[in-house]
Amino acid sequence: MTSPTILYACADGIARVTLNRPERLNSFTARMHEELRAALAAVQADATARVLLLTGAGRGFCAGQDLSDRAVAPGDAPIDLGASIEANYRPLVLALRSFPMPVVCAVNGVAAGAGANIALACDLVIAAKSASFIQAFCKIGLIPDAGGTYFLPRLVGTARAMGLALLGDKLSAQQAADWGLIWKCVEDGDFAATVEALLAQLAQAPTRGLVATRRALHASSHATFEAQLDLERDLQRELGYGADYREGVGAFLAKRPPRFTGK
Ligand code: T3D
Repeated sequence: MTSPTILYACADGIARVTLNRPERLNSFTARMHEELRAALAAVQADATARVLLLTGAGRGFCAGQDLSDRAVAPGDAPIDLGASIEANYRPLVLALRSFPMPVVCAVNGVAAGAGANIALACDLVIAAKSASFIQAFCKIGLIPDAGGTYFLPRLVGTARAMGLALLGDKLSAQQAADWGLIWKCVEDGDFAATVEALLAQLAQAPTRGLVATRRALHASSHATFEAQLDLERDLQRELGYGADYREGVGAFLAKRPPRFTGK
């Protein structure tokens, strides 16, 4: 019996998904992709889940594709990497970007290749000070995938995106935060407690409102101003009919803490 490549648990509204191949820095095999898909489906089916945590076991977050999962040496038969992207990485980042609850990525260590860009697909990326981000693709003749060419220029601008992607240098968590690539970098000793506090806050938050907010922010990167105003109107209309809006206003007027249900 081999150990699971993905660990999953849900309690107190917090769904925790951990990449679990620490001896290979949690790099992705075909099996790990399959088990991650199953875990994400389980979170979506769990009516009690209000926030998703994605993190890694051991000293790394994720080193992208496991380069030893199939034969790619000179002389081996060519591989269709497009098929691998289509079957695995594309659906994964699409799922994370539209997940029905906020997604926190706790980058506990190095995030390289697709591992770095999977982190960037999440809503809030919080990294330990000792973590780092590496667009390792250029070292093996590939382009940044898993959304990298989309996220990087939007988050840090074309000049920095170009440097990261063409040179593949290690970017420290602190520099990543300073550049606006991620939400926050925290001292290693404070990392676990800071992540827990964030998860506890989001597990009590008005989930639908947060998901709609993410949708509007994502749309703004390609929408006209008028289209964005239309979207804000439509989303606000939907949320205004929801229980959490009534609860939020009622709690404010009664001067008590709100008890959101995520509805
Ligand atoms: O292929 C497709 O389907 C297309 C999609 C591609 C997406 C991609 O992600 S392509 C990019 C793949 N990733 C990389 O190129 C990163 C490779 N890894 C590294 O460059 C380094 O490991 C790190 C910079 C991430 C960390 O370096 P370091 O010195 O902290 O650790 P290490 O000693 O290199 O790694 C520890 C172990 O993990 C080591 O095994 P060992 O020697 O102890 O038995 C190493 O081989 C293994 N490991 C790390 N990354 C991978 C890996 N094994 C397989 N694949 C990896 N990606």
